Amino acid sequence: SAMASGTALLYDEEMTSHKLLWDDPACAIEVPERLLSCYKRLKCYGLLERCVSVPVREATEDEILLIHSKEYLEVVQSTQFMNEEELRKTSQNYDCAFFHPNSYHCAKLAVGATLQLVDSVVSGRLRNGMALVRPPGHHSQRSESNGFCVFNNVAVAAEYAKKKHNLQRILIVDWDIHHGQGIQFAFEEDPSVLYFSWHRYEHQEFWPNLKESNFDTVGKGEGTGFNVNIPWNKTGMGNADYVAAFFHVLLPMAFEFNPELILVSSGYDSGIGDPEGRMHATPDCFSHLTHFLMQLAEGKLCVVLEGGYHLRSLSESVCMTLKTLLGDPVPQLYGEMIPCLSAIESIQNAIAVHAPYWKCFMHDKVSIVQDPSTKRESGDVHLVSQSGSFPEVCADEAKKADMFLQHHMVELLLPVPPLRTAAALASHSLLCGVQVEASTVALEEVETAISNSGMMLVKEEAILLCVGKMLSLLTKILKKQVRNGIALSPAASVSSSVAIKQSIAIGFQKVLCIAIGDVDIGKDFSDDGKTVLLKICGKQNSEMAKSKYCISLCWSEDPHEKDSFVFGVLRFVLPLAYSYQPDIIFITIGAKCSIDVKGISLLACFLQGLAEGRIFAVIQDTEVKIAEAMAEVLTDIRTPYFGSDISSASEAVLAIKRERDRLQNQWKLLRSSVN
Ligand code: Q9C
Ligand code: ZN
Repeated sequence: SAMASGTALLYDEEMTSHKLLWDDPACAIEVPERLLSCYKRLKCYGLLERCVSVPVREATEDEILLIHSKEYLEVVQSTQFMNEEELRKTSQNYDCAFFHPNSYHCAKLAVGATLQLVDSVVSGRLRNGMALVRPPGHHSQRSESNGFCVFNNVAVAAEYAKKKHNLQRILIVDWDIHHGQGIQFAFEEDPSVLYFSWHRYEHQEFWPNLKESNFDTVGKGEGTGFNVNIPWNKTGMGNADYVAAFFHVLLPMAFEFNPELILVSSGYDSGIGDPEGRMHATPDCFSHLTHFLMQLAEGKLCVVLEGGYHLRSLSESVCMTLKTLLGDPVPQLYGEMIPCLSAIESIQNAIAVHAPYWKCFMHDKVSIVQDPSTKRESGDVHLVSQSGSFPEVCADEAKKADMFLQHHMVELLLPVPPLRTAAALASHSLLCGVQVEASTVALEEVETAISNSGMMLVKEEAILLCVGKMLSLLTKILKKQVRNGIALSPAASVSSSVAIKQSIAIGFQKVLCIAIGDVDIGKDFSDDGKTVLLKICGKQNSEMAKSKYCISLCWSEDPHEKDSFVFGVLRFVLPLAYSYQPDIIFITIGAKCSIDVKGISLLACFLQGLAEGRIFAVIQDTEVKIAEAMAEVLTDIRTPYFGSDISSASEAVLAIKRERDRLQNQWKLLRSSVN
């Protein structure tokens, strides 16, 4: 079936009418300007008109009752007719909540918008989308308002998707910096909803100070293993910590779970400058997180706003998320890719407690870093990190983030190359949907490039012609006239060797080459850091020199253990590639490729998140099936389909474990445990 296209945007200015009417420093940050500033920024970047505007509606009482009690619904309904004094009284019955006469209406719109988004995406009318809503939802519980949340928008949507659309597996990713305890409580015993949340925790000192937010809460009854908490015990977590949690915990579980739909509880208080989160993730990080999730559930991704209180950080991050949903190239991830020790501990703990329930962690054999029972009890809470203690520090941090973002966003909003994919083909071949590159390079020039690259001189005209086309295409990729390229070559090894050398010569700084199958390159690659070669083949390649820059991975798929390569991609190739941060990537495919077409597609999909999407696939011309799949993946937003019979093949997984151990001190994102 044809894949859906189009990105939904749900927004209604009406949701700005809910506001705090009295003085309450704990609630003062959840302001209507949060929505207005997002909307303004989207307009300013020209993103609004690229989305499909889906009308917002009120949720019905029955829909709200999917998650909430009748008594609580009646309380919220009664606030419509209250005066300020009564509103204040009602609000005080809850932890960090406020009601306004319009709150009930807005809360119904927030749920309704989320349900409209789910309908658009699940029905296949649109590919994905985002709902900009207030009040937020993930703290709200069956019979209580909490943490600015009135109704639990995402929890209602998950239950609705199960009931109305008959879905069996829904993944909820909560990247807000607070624990969405409301969602956790709603689905604790439900194996059809996998809930993942990371959150500022600081050994239970941070709000909402629950023992149940720790990593050892994994769900109960039938739902055991379907609740995943990554508590951050330090502030200052950043891009590397977040992507490490995705590579080593969330994504392996998500592929094994095989969701039909993903809902994101999308709070941006996990971003830089936020007074609540005090974390450091930059707006581009949310592009990457979004891009990762787009590779699952056939791309059915519904992003729903939760928190986010630094207006500039919030609105820029919302824009980056939406741009990615629209299929724009993903910008380079900012900063050094080194996760901190505290983050690795949290990641290790999550793996340790979930290993009994998930095949993907079968070989990890890690233990818990600290015994969770040594943490303080619920009654015994330190109030140091709660609001009001250091407003000046916050204001200063907020200003610094403002200045940083002002400069940073200029670099992020790169022009999109006018052409997405071009192909260098031998004269007789054709590739569906790809613009064919004509050679603009003279044959003598090609011969010079070949001899400069140290390769034996080639005489066959077909090869020379193909290399010529590749070289002219390479220049266009450098100049940002074309995003990515594909070459079907009669000699994949020679062609890619020449192209890699030429890349450095024309100005690329860091080239990553992933070579799969019968490919022979890299004999005289220097260890100057300008190239990293990863060779993946069916049998152990002993004669290959091993270094930080030259890596060989033995991966042959056991026919009894299907689709295991996905774990190799998530826990080895991506951490390596993200640690290196290349500015162009070659994927060279020779004959006798030990990875099947689906695995190659998955790899190429994920790698488009790096190097601003500059991928050059060089494929031996006999591998037609792979070439066609590669063309599909490079020309459009495609999600390769993975079944649920994913396994982690013992031999291959043990091989990556060994290579991870060898390389994790050099390529730091490979690390997922402290011991
Ligand atoms: N003195 C969301 O981000 N702060 N809610 C508590 C206690 C409450 C956050 C401070 C933060 C609620 C949706
Ligand atoms: Zn939050």
